[in-house]
Amino acid sequence: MSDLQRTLVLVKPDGVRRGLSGEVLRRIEAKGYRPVAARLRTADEALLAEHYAEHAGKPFVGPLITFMASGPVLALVVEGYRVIEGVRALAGATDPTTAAPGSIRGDLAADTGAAVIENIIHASDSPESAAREIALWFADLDS
Ligand code: D4T
Repeated sequence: MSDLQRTLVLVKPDGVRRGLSGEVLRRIEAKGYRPVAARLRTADEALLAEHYAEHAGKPFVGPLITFMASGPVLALVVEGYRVIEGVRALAGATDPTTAAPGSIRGDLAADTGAAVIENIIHASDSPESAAREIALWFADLDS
């Protein structure tokens, strides 16, 4: 039997700017997952440096943080059985050019030629990341 899980989802600034927040949420809800918290905010660089701590020192992290701070993101906590794996599957591969059609990135994003990959959605990749990221973005959320 699988456990009820929570995951952190971000609709990134490209998704919010393009008016795709509703479409991303629609797909998550249509799949059967339940949003339990939502917040629209422009993240500061300190929060983003912590969020992307695993990528510290990589060449794309500077442009990535600049991009992620460039406008509001819709942060969601989403609940469901095996939801961490499930939302990663809905999101598709990191590279939107090769992400499978049917996935959020495969259907809704393309290479923009920018220094950073703009791929609409972030979703936690493990229970440990989910716990860390939910605490970071929703410090005030009751568990
Ligand atoms: P996130 O973390 O946003 O859900 O994306 P992924 O789990 O699919 O991908 P990731 O952690 O490897 O990368 C985080 C973030 O950085 C951008 N990126 C990544 C980039 O701009 N250039 C790169 O070479 C890589 C590997 C895209 C997603």
